[in-house]
Amino acid sequence: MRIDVVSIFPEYLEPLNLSLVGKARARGQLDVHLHQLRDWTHDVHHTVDDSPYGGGPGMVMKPEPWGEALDSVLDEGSAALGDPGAVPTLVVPTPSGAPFTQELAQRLADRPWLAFAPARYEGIDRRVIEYAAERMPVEEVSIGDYVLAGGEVAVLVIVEAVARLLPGVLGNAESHRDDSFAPGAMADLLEGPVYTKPAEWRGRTVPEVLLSGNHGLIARWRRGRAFARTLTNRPDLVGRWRPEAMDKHDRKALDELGVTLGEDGRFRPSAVDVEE
Ligand code: JCQ
Repeated sequence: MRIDVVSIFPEYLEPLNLSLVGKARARGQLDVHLHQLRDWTHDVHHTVDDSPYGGGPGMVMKPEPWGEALDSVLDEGSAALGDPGAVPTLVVPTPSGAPFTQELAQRLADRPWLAFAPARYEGIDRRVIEYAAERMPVEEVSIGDYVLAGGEVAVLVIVEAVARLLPGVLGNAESHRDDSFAPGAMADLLEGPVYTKPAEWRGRTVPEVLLSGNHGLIARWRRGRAFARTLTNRPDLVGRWRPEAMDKHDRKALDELGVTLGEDGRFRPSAVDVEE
């Protein structure tokens, strides 16, 4: 996969040299190109921002440098890929975007070429997004309901989530669950707690069931902890649980957690507080 990032702080993206993503680059599985947006300015001050039309606080990123940057990325990338018709999927991190989910990470991982446009200030002049969308697929993506000082950290988040899905990037030890085996499982059920050696640490023991060797019992216990944690931390996910996906053990565990099946055939939390 090829990735282009255009930013006024390309140094902010140096963590892409490290760890999993850095190794994927070193192995040639990921071809990352960082670009300085100011390289496409023509004034002495290399200006990339201006005041907003209509008034209001802050500054807006000017369209001209972004237009030239995107044209250049398109030309350079398509030449490098040896396909004059190739275009990247342009990802624009913004609090106003569609939520970044594992499903979107997987869709992006299926693309051969991504380009990122992280904004600073109050965002990018809207006409840049419109211009880009006439030439390539554009995804405006939010990594969460908060406001960052700029989109660069969101790019790091998205690239890491995508890179680990590329074929051969994860080693055997850290290999992810086969999501095709349990489609949607991760989308609606949080993972429960995990433990490693020693069996006792600072007076705290590992739950006995995990030492039992009874794999059926362990799987059932883990599922119960996953239900409890989802209920506590993400009660909004409970309504997505499918009754037909629950066996008699699940139903008993849910009942004990105060989860009931509503008239509409959906589960709902009824207990207010659930201990992990
Ligand atoms: C991304 N959650 C928060 C901030 C405007 C493109 O316009 C803007 C971009 C940003 C940077 O991104 C975020 C963000 N997901 O703050 C304001």
